[in-house]
Amino acid sequence: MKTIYNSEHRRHQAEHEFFRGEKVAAFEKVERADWVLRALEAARLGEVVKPQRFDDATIARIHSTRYLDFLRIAHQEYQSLGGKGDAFPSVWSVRGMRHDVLPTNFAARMGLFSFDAGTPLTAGSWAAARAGADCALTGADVLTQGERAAFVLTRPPGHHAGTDFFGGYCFLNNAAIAAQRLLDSGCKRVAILDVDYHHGNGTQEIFYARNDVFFASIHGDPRTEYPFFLGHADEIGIGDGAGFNLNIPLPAGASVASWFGALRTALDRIDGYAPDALVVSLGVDTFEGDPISHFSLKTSDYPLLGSAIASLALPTLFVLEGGYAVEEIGDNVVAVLDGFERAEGTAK
Ligand code: Q9C
Ligand code: ZN
Repeated sequence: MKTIYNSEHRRHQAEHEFFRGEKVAAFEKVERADWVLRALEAARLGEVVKPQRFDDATIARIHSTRYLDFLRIAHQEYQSLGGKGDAFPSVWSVRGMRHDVLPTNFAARMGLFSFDAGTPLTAGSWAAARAGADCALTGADVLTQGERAAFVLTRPPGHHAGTDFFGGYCFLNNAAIAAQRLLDSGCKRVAILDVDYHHGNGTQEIFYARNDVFFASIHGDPRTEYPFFLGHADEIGIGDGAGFNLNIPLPAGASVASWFGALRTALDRIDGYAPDALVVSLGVDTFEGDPISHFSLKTSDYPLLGSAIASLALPTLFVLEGGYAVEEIGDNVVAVLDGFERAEGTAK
């Protein structure tokens, strides 16, 4: 299968993040993409192509105008105020405070448009995220042109970014943007399967009241795991979207067998939805060696994820999300994609 990749991701290079009062090296780093690219090439998985350039139309159907307007110029504005290095939010609009009035103050807008202080906004974050969205849009078009599958190799990741907020290392929701592009290109229904360790709160929020996208996520229980405030099993959608959201939280430390049991449940629900295409938010932070996550999949387990996804027999777009065991991320991603390709021929 084709991989869509652009080296612009390098422009998002965080200096550090905070952990228990200390500045630590950022987990979401440039080398992640390098390791994936190397593993793809070693496995001869297929051509690596550059994205097409797109205007902001599809992105603006997913993210609010005021959020995009902010992100585009945020770091420049921070610098012009004398801000040094990466920008972090420090104040948030919580329950009982207003979200409708756009503050003039920069720190206030940083807080309005974010939900954590763990996502460094760098000088190149917008350029990198925007190039990533082009990769996602190109990937969607590769499916529309008739390919069975494609892989969108992007960073920063996307699934924690919502209509008008960044967080969880994410700025633009690549999987959501790709799903919207597929719908705008003729799909009636699109399913998103999120297998990242963390709940895809941004994707859920974006599609929560819609029935043209079914969202299914398997993740660490938000009672103990990031992003903490969303991802419970009783979140099933609202209004037109009621019944079109599926969360399968598993306790930190859950076994590989229970993870694949959850996958079966998610795939059966997706099959019942009868989508025209599938977008996979492919995080491999479910890996046993991941430094910030607590599931225990081994590299040798990932082909089974790929083949199980292939059994749906759908046009499938894989979009990279998390995975922080840097030296293993490439092998783990390739194992999923390779498992998918090998199973393709034998799919139902
Ligand atoms: N000290 C994704 O996997 N907090 N995002 C980690 C570690 C944020 C993960 C804290 C984790 C976000 C796309
Ligand atoms: Zn994750």
